[in-house]
Amino acid sequence: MPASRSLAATVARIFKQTPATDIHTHLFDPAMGPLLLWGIDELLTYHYLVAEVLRARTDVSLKSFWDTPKPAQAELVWQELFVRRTPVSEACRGVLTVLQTLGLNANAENLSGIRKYFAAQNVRGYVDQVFKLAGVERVYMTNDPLNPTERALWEKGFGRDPRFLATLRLDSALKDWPGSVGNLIAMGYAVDTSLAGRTLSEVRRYLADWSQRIDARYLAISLAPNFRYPDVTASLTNLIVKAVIPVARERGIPVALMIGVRKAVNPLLGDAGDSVGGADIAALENLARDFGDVTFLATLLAREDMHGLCVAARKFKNIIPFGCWWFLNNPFLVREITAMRLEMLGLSFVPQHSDCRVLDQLIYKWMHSREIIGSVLAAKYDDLERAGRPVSAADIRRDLATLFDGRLINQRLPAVTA
Ligand code: HDL
Ligand code: ZN
Repeated sequence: MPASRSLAATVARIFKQTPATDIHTHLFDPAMGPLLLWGIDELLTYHYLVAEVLRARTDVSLKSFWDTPKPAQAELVWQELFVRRTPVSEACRGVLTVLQTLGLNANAENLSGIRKYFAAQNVRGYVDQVFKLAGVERVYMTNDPLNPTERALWEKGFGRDPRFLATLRLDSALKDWPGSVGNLIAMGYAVDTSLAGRTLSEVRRYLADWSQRIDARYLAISLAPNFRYPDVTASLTNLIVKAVIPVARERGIPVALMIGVRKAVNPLLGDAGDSVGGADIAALENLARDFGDVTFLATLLAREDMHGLCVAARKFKNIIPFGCWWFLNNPFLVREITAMRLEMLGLSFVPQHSDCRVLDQLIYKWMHSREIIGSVLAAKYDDLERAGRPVSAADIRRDLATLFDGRLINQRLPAVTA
């Protein structure tokens, strides 16, 4: 049932004034140079739009698309998805929201005027402007020391922007074990393909060294649908249990598990080539039970797993569902998932993260999310008012801060007595 207009308006007003902490992005500190993507060419070549333009122009081969310089790729996307067709997809609408919010022409025949605007921006000032327009206070990066470009920046050192917090992403180091053994050895960690000997302690040293160096606020890994725990046969499960969790516990930081991605089902699409699969909710529950003093931030990729994740979080207070991840970050699913979580978990979850790869996307991902999440919350408040419990502006301010200031990343858990 939609909320009364005044309640909905009050929630929207207060939400607009509530700064958000964005707990998962692929953005980088502006001091990290070209790693931070921004501007119209990056916006239009976002991998979501690459997938969509190749569906619109089935005659364009993947090779010819990838061989095209990025500005020409962007122009093709603009012409095919925004001029010759109506840009109804969420990824298209997002670009329009960004342009409109920046005061640019979202109905332009070509990109020349828009390009002039971005050419006149400098990254530092633009970061301030985007954070302000998006109502975002800080973002968590996705950091990978096994990326040579990124590692060189950390080893050289740079002045940190406090709005860009680091997380240590473990996919390249652990997910395809023993595929990364050579890279870890090259970084000075005496690992070998089997997990016997010093390997596990050396992986722990890698995790501890780099968590310290970047001040990682959590350890994160994406997992395929076949992830199981317990599973003594799987190297990855053993690495998570015997290396990742001990280091997270030692450092008092959460472990973020992002489950249900099937990598490179269409490898020719690059970043756009991954697909979705289910998750074994029991694996998450078993981890939360066996490691009750560790916070597991959990986001799953399949719509049909959202309810099971809410049930698991009701069983274990150290499971914190977060965000409407990737293929779930569409209005009708954000609405459904947020209502489900409010009804089953109250305020003990993190409703959204942006997953931004391009700085400017913060504007649309948070504007669209505030619109939907705010309306779901207002409807819940309306239910309460009709049940005799008035909801004040102070209540709304408190609730939105609880949901969006990132406090659940640092929730305190009792030490587990042996
Ligand atoms: O693994 C992840 O963190 C995912 O978010 C991928 O980066 C994915 O390609 C993505 O950008 N989703 O929005
Ligand atoms: Zn991501």
